[in-house]
Amino acid sequence: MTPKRTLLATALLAVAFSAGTAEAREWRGWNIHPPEYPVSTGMEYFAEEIEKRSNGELTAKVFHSGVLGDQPDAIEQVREGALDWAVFNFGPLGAVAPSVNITSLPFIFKDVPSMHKVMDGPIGDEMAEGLREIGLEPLGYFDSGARSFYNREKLIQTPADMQGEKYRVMNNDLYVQMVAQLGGNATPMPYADVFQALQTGVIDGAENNFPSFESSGHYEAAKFYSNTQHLILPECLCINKELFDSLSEEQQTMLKEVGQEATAFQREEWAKREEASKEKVVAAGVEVVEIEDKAPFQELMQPVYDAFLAANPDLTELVEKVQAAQE
Ligand code: BDP
Repeated sequence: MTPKRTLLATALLAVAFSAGTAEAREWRGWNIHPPEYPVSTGMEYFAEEIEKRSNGELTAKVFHSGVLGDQPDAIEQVREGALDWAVFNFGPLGAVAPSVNITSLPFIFKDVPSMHKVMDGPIGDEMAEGLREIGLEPLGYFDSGARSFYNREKLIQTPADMQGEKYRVMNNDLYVQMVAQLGGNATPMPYADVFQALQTGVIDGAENNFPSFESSGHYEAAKFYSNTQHLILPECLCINKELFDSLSEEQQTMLKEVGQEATAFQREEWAKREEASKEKVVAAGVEVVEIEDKAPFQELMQPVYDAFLAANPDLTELVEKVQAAQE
């Protein structure tokens, strides 16, 4: 090659390269869980597959363990495009997306299979619209099992056991009402602060599924777990909607496919982890009680439903559809 041609080739390469890097800007993904958690491995699956299938044109990174901040802030950031993607829980998501908030009505799902059935059908599609309206494109509904109450000092077996007890809840007003109806006091608090609050006795208890109860270390401070299963919340693998809309049709289709695969993978991982976490906490001395009769808890929830529907009358039909789909 002559020097002139070499120059030209170098210049062309530089242009191609810069165009390439502009396109391949690495997407920043928020995750609250540690790397080996089922949500985390599901996100890694998604990141690896989209990179492979786009021949490196699309790249995504996951920032685990909540290093990018607490969930309500992260939701805002993905909505605005300051972050690109994440897995969000429907609890904090519901605080900003009313149709999604239906899932936070206590005991709305009979069990986890019913939740999957509802979310994988037309109702899940309606909620996807609700997420698009707030700037998020959902690519899959991950599992996060059922949430139950745990306490530092006592087993909760009936609502009477919750009298005056202070519980940490996620950032959503429905949970404050839920705990109040049960006779306790709720304190919304970032996930990262709960361990210390339990250890120091700032709160008497909290509520979560077995994998989070275990991975967060909360079980070391709260040895009494009552399987109330009052909330069964899906989680959303979401990407900033503007970013999704800017992709080619082919890329969008590929992303949706990978999102579905990552979801199937995550749900399997979830089921395994739920068992393992339960075994681990029991081996560490946690007392787990099954609540055979949940009716006393459920009956107290009517005012929570009534207030929600009074504030969101347009969602009455959707609530009824969720209930009817499980009959
Ligand atoms: C976990 C959810 C996570 C929440 C956390 C919490 O997966 O998204 O932030 O509970 O209680 O189960 O804050």
